[in-house]
Amino acid sequence: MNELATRDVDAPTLDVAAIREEFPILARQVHGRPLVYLDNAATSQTPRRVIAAFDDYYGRYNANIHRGLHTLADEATAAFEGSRETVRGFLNAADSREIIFTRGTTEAINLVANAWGRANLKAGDEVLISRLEHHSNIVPWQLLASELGFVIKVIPVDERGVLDMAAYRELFSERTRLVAVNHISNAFGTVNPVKEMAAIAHAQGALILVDGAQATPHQPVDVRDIDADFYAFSGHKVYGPTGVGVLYGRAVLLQAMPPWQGGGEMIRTVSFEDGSTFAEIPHKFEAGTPAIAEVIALGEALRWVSGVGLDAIGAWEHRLLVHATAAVSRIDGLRILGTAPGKAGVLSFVVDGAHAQDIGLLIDQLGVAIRTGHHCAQPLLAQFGVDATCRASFAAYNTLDEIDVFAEALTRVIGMVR
Ligand code: C6P
Repeated sequence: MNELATRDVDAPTLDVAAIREEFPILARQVHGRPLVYLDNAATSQTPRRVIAAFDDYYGRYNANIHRGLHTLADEATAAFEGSRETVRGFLNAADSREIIFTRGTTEAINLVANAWGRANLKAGDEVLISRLEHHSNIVPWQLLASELGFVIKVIPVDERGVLDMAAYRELFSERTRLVAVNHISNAFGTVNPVKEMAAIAHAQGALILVDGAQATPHQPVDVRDIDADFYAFSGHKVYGPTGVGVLYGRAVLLQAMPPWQGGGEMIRTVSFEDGSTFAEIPHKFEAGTPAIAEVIALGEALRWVSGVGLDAIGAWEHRLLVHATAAVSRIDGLRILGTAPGKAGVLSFVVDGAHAQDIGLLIDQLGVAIRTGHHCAQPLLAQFGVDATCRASFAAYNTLDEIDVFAEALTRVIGMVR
């Protein structure tokens, strides 16, 4: 608690009531009670102007991009490429050609594994990943390692869910080629020192891929300040739509990488006699018709979140976390997993004598949405001797009153299952 309370909360405050007005879904009832949505790390809700972007696109200028010469195609292309520029600004990337649209974080990481990894990793090389990783930053590397024979080494975490930085330094060898680590852990909320990790990786001649799925909704991200080589995130966790995400890659790296998926859009020429040549970045990595409306709506979401201010959002979520931590700590037999200093708005816990799944199902009956399960972080949970936790995760529109409703509902539900 004390460590939690030390985080800077001087950032400007949010007008949460006004923010809530922008999210139509927050007005709905679940099982006859007002929805209390605390599953934001799984997916965040969507403000009206992001929903409106779909209506506008399909109602006014639905057309395929980059190929047509007609007005609708021009408008759609301009909006799509406008989103790329918005993402560039959002991440403070140097060049919009460094922004590749994917289906999400998972596809972005698979792109790096399959395009960069296949071209640059070989038997005996080493890739460092952390025990805090989501499966989407583990399994692509395992799949590739089983084919290419490189070695995956795991950065350990301590009992708070904090990466062991001394062990991290020790893991490097002259065969280390890549560090793949999340910026914020989805299961525990740990904020990893990715800037420091990047500096260490670079000093050792390795690259760093940062999974930013849980960071982009909660704090400003500057890929140049971090000095990330690759940075991935998903639209649906940052008030945007599903089906779209981003891979940022340093231009020189992307230019040197072979394409991953082949098809339309990513080629320059195709010939049966001479084979194919490929488009410049970013198009080389965007085969086929992309999720046009989703990309445009993502741009709208990022403009929305930047307008509200990520410093203010992070500070507000911290208040919610402190309040929630105090409230649930009063519950007998409840153990919080993930107690890293300065952690983000994620509260993971287990309760003696009550299975997480039962808690999740029953608390839903009281209108409260939390996530229960392994959170796609099985290696992390295994270290803590559990196969599931309950997880409440916060967003800009959550209120202190909602936290109180959650804590009361939780107390009631635990009384029922014990
Ligand atoms: N975490 C959660 O409830 P996709 O599915 O590609 O949009 O994001 C995958 C992903 C990658 N990295 C991190 C750190 C994540 O948190 C997630 C998604 C959700 O925690 C679903 S398991």
